[in-house]
Amino acid sequence: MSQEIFDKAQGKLAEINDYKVDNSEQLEQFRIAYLGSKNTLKPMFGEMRNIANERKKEYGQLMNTLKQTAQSRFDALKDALENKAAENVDVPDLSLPVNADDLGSRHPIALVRNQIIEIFNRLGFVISEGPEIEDDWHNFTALNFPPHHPARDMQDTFFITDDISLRTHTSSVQVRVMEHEKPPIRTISPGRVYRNETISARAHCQFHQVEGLYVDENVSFADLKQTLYYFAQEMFGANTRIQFRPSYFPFTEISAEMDISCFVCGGDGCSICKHTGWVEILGCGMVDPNVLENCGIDSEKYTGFAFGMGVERIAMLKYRISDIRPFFENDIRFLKQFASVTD
Ligand code: 2NL
Repeated sequence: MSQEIFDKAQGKLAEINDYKVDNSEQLEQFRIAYLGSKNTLKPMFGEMRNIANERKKEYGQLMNTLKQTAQSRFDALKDALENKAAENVDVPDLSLPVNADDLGSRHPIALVRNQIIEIFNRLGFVISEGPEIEDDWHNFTALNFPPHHPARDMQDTFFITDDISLRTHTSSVQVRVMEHEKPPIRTISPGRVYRNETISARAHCQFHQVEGLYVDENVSFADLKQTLYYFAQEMFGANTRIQFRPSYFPFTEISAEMDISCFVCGGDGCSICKHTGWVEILGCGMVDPNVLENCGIDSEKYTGFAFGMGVERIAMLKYRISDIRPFFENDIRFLKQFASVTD
């Protein structure tokens, strides 16, 4: 009889030692079964009276072991469950490489514009800016455009009213400078301009210009040539040569277009220079005396030179881009290619 009770208690001990739980409900069932107020060990303590006297001490020790094992097993199972829960928490993997954000970059037009400005800054030219919506006087009349010049036509210019249009060049800014300041004037006017053009690979209804103006006593065409020669060498390299061809603008007399020796083939002839060895980069001339007078400057005392260049055109040459449209589309795949250009 005693042995049966011993065997039952031993079986219980094995049961407790082998007990496994997967979740907190199962842990609670363990607690109720072995540690709760109606636990299954209690009736076994009652069996003491059925044990032969000489084995009572042994049974008492076994029951103590059972009770202690139940408690320590419960503690161990609880610890294991808590550790498992902690492992399942979504801890970030600190060994992964940093997911770097893309860095922004300057727009190619801003890059080239800044380079041009910097070169003329070194010669003492200061930046002037003005409105993109301009009146007829500053955009056309003061600049000596005759009344029926084609640029005054709806076909070529975006008009807002008869008198107001989007500026077609930044010369309008320089008219304002001449109206307000006395010579010597050395100014550079970067900015966006608008022309009523059909958009194609070669032309756009908006583009960017940098215009320059120098007015003082005794300013000559030789000064213009030397200034633009310096610009060409700084912008395109020390081996760059220049040539001038006669041209016409309403606001300059005499007028010229300036070419640089091809910076790709050095003048031998290639597809960039269309096998001429020369690439046109700007228009220039001596400020027409009428323009000086229109702006309140004495043309007997003062002379001036002026020039204007298209920033897109120079950027296209420099970066070998054959289409003007991507400059205005903000396609990140286009813009990203200039990320390494820092100035
Ligand atoms: C071109 C040619 C030019 C000027 C701009 C100018 C400004 C004043 C007076 C006289 Cl206030 N001239 N600017 C002179 C010659 C040419 O630009 O091809 N631009 C893209």
